Amino acid sequence: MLTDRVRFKPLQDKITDPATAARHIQNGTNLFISGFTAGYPKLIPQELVKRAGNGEQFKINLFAGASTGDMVDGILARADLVAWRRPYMSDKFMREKINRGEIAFKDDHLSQLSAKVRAGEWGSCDVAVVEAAAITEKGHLIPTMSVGNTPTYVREAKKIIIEISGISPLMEGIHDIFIPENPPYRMPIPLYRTADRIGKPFIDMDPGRVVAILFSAEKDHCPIFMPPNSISSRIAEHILDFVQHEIKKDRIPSSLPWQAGVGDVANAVLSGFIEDKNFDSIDIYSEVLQDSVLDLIDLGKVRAASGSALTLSEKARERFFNEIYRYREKIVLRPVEISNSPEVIRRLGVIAINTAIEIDIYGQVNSTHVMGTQLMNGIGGSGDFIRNGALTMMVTPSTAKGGLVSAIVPMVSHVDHSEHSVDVVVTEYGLVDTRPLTPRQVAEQVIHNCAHPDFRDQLWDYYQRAVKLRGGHEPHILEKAFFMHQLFMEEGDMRVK
Ligand code: 0RQ
Repeated sequence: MLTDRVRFKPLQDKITDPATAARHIQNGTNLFISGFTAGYPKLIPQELVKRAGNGEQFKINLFAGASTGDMVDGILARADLVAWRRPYMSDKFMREKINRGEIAFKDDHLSQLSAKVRAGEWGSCDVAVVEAAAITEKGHLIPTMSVGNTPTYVREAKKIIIEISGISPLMEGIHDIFIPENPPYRMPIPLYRTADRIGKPFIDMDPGRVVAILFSAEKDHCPIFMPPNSISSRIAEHILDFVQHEIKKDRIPSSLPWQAGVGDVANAVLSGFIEDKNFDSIDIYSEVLQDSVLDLIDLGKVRAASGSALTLSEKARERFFNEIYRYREKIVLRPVEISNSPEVIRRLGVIAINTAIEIDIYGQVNSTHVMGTQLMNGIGGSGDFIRNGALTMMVTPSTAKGGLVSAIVPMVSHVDHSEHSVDVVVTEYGLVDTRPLTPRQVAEQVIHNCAHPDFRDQLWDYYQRAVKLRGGHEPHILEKAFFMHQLFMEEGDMRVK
């Protein structure tokens, strides 16, 4: 095990125990960790919680690639150890603390983070704690199930702690590590096809900065996605029919790669390809690759799948680990600044599908804040793809909270994506292609095609009054839009009670 995993001999004497390793982390440390839904460190967070349990008073600033698991965000939030957290997270306990103002949080587009860290915008990169499958003969790092921002964190950190995952296969040949130059005069990123490999299969690392190496047998705990249900399947059907129609009309080529955000609807869209005979060979240029990607590879329907992380259920992970030699031919994992690069997304012409909390009648989208105030998860990579895709879709079930709240609203209470970035709005009731429509036409069609029938009359009444009373290019009655939004939520709340 030791010689397989830590092949660079001079680093073998850095193997130690979590308590010794974690001493490098003190009050106020800026801690940069690997992890992007998967591939996060597991031992150091547990050790920090242990220290807090023994009465030590300290807080850290925690920077990851994106969301991690309960083993990082959950336990550190519960132990009250986090002063700052960036970027995207999806942990319930951390969310509550952020919303109470007890943890500082700032939401960033994921594609921009590494460059910001290299520019020193996030302060000094004190300690990087990264999960790895192995350290090569030359002292390079092989990551596990995600790349995220790890190449930059390892390059910038003053001290590096490595958690070698003994349960991960060696993972060699899956990753493609390329760090773009810093501006100004950055050269183009030379990625022209989804499958292109433009960098190295490992992360460059200065072994002199490695202060500790640990061995871990802990698993990733990835979110469990529901199999497609009637709502997510209907959304997927609308999308696949629409894209097929656009291809037939010669408005888009059939070879554009697909990105589907994380979650049940995304999984349903990709699962939709399984049955659909029209799509027999697709490219996926996304951020997170889920179980459905393995299913499609097994069916021979994927030419190439590129992402920054593999977020797999236990079962799918086992399948992947057992047959990594086969999946490696199709899957490539990249740093998030490449998987989400606006330059590359535009060049490839990605069809981007992301999920909203609410969408308004003119196509503005709220992906992050319930009632405009309560953070859900963060913008993640949705902005990277929605601002830059060739055909961009925002999807949502027409209602939330068991059908009590309309997800189509007069005016969103928080804007993450504007009408200028969103081409298509989709719910289980239908789809509106906003591209050839005026804002008024968009409003009329979104109300008729996408809103749930229970809420259509109210929305139509609002729109008609707005046209009559205020007119304009995008008619609104601001005070009423706000009131209606609240009414929708309160009616929902009352019905819940
Ligand atoms: O809250 O669990 O407390 O009930 O929001 O909603 O329906 O479980 O849906 O898991 O797909 O998440 C937008 C949050 C959707 C996610 C969002 C409440 C709802 C529930 C979750 P409860 P669901 P999902 C990057 C892709 C931004 C980042 C992104 C997200 C909770 O998709 O974080 O796109 N997106 N990353 O009850 C009140 C509404 C609501 C509402 C939902 N209208 N009003 N509450 N909720 N709608 C790109 C990649 O390539 C990966």
